[in-house]
Amino acid sequence: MLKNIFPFILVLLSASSALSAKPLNVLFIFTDDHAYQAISAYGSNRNKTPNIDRIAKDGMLFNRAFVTNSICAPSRAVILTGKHSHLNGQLTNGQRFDGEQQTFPKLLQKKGYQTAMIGKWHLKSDPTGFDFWQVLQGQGPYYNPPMNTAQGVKKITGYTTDVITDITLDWLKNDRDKNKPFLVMSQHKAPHRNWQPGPKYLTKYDDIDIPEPETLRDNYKNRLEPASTQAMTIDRHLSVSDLKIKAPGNLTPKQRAMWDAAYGPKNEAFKEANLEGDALFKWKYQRYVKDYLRCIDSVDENIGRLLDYLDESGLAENTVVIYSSDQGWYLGEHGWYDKRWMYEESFRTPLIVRWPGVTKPGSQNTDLVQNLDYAQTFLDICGVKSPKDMQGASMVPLLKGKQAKNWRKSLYYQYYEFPGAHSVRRHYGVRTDRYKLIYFYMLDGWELYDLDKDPNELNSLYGKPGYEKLTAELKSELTRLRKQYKVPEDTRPLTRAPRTPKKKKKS
Ligand SMILES: [Ca+2]
Repeated sequence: MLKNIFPFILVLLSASSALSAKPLNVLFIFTDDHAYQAISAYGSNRNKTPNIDRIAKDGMLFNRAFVTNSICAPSRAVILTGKHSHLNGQLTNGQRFDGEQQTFPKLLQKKGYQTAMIGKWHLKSDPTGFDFWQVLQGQGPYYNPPMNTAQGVKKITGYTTDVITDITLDWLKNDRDKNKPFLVMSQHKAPHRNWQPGPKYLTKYDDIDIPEPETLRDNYKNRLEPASTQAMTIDRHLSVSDLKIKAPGNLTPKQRAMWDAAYGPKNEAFKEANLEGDALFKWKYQRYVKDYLRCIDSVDENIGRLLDYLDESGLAENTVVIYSSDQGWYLGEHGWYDKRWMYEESFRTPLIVRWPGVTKPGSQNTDLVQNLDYAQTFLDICGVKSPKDMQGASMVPLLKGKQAKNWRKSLYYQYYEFPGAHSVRRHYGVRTDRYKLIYFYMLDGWELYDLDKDPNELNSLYGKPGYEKLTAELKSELTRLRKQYKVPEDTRPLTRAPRTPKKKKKS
């Protein structure tokens, strides 16, 4: 009897392994400058993101996901290559990405994946490694974006966040080869500066005050000079374009007329037109954060559209959905907007992964992961071996809920874009489970934080008695990491590169 059913069991086993070997699809939904503080799954007290939360509800949320270099184009290059900025060549936003180099989409393509890149690319050179691409030009506008394609420029009408989702859905439904597994990178401009909301959300939050973060009125004491000499304060550096109107203080008659035209003397807002001091500061914070959150509302709605389509089409069960952003963001913490620092709000980034049948629904992970790991993780999910020269690690064991052997105990970070927008000094550093050591190498100055005792990073402990041993250990770890990642000394000049003079017009 047993002899008779044995071949039958073998057939069943091979059938089930064939089923589980069916290649997975990857849907990577990516935003630009999305603070984890503005995601309800991360505990936001300022907004609700029901659709991003859907991914978290069925997936795994990473509480300690970081970037290697907190700025837009460099982060994208790290994700594509699985290599730190000094090896992929994209140290700053101003450089052109070398698209000839190895990237994970190219490796997936070689193994039979269909690949698509839709939305914000921001790397100057044309995308490579994609069967289909349609991307914003540079930063791209919030409305009516012209988009670059392999066939030339397309003019599109609509709100950019909706447009990017429309194109993604159209490619999934109509354009792809349905016999092949896919990788889609659906990448938004939102919520990047200057935070222009979509038509549906223009007046959302009009009637409420958004809570302020604890460190909104930071005085930058007990730290080195860079924290106070940057140019990213809500108080002093938001422009008329950011606020969409001249801030209502010290108005000239012409500016007063602008307010009159925008709101009219009967409107409450008009009465606030001559604010001063903290009242003016509060006004700017509310104005800034509300537009930012309105941009997130459109992102969240559009993520819902993608998730609904996966459900309706039956693709959901075989598609790994990843939500992330190119870095974190200051939503008023330390009095700032923007990113760039190794301080937590911009060093961290949201990362949520839903892998049906693998990620435990509603689970959270606290391992130190980095955008450096995305390439190898995606390759591993798709059953493709990672090349040895990639510098991250596959997060697949973490996604399976396993204790990963030899997972990293410290992170390396380096920021290069100085002189540059917002005047954040170049720095590198190491973060462990509890401590962070930052080296502002242009100034030869160090900061040390105990993240357990001082999670807001307001008091540098560097040079204080009792921290000598810890400091020495962290410095030694930093040296080890720089060696491991093959980081060269930064010998670039500290002045801006000379601009190419414009050609004289022929008279
Ligand atoms: Ca960004």
